[in-house]
Amino acid sequence: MKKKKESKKMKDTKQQWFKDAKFGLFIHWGLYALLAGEYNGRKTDRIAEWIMNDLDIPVEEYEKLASQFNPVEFDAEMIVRKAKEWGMKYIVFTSKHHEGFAMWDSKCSDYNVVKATPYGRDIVRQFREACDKYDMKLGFYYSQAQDWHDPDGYIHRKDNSKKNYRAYLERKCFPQLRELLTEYGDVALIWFDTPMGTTKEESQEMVDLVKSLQPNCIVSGRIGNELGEYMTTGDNFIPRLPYEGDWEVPATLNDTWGFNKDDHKWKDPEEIIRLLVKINSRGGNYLLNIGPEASGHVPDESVRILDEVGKYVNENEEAIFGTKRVGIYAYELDWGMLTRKDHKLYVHVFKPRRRVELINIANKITGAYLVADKRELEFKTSMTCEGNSAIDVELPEDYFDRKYFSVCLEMEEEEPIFEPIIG
Ligand code: JFZ
Repeated sequence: MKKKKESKKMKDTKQQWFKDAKFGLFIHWGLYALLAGEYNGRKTDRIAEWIMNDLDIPVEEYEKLASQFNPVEFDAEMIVRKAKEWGMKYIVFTSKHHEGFAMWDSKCSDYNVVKATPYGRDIVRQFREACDKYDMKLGFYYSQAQDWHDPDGYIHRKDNSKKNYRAYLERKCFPQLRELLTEYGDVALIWFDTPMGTTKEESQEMVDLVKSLQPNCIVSGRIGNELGEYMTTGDNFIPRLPYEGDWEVPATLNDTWGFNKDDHKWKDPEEIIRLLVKINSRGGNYLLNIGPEASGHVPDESVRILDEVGKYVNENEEAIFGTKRVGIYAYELDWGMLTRKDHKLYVHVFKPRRRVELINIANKITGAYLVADKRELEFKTSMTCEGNSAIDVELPEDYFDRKYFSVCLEMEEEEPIFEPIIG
């Protein structure tokens, strides 16, 4: 077995917007949406955008899907406006997924949404324009190594030994990246994915290409070979501990990225809120996915969930955006979680309670308020009978039965002082 290399250093994008962003929208959309998890009566039991590979659909068959792609309900503005309403700070759109189909008017491959479909309109451009209108950062997912359409692109779990990867890189990958980075305005980031056999030199060429065209464009962790500017966790995997540097958790609302008509395993909004706060607390960004249907319609369930999540995010935005990684507190609270900024500790409360009680935090507290409406709260600091520091914040009566809100504790010190437990 090949020994895994340890990550050498903490990742730093140098981009303040990314450090502050905390919440973004991932959009997986391509020809796979037409199959929606089923091909010729066979269903995939894996993520829907992988159906071509998982069900061994021949290229000649799969590429015919393009002639059916006519998403008349697609509305980039609606999606971007919604993302804005949900409090998200950036969007990452699948410009080309492993299937190899370009969602823009690519000059170097006719296998694209403008030239190969009855729809004939550039999806990437529509996102660009909508993001400009709503002042939203836009990044592109680009599958750099896997390309199941190009004869020389890699295919996971298949024989790649006869491929001329270099030829693919020069014919498709590099020119397409160049198009995305020269014709579509400021690209916030390129979300590379599944590097597979890409060598360090090849990954470096990709990075150099990106940076030469747009120095501020961030390169995602999955460029491979330790060249990413931030760490991407496994999909839906959350670091157990606060994690240093810039990182992001890509995640789904159900169990697929691309649309699957049979996947109804939606997470509920409260679970999503807890995941967002947990990831923020540990120092990361949450990149949450929607997978539009082939018509362009965004599944109603996704919208319903995110509308609910958005209410929390907007009411508590002060306790989410621009927060910093919280160090290791002795306790895991069964009713809440902590986020912080300098001189402020935010207590997110997920279960109703009479008052907010914390122990083993030894700061000098100078004030307390409800984040949603800035209402000042009474508080007192003391010691438990065992000698642990204690903070009690009184909630107003109208909050006794409420859950999903946050309280700010103002601290004289910049950071929370977490004490060991005496007991
Ligand atoms: C990749 C893609 O293959 C998938 O279709 C989707 O786009 C997702 C966001 O990214 O899947 C991965 C890649 C890496 C890991 C897990 C799933 N990983 O490192 O654990």
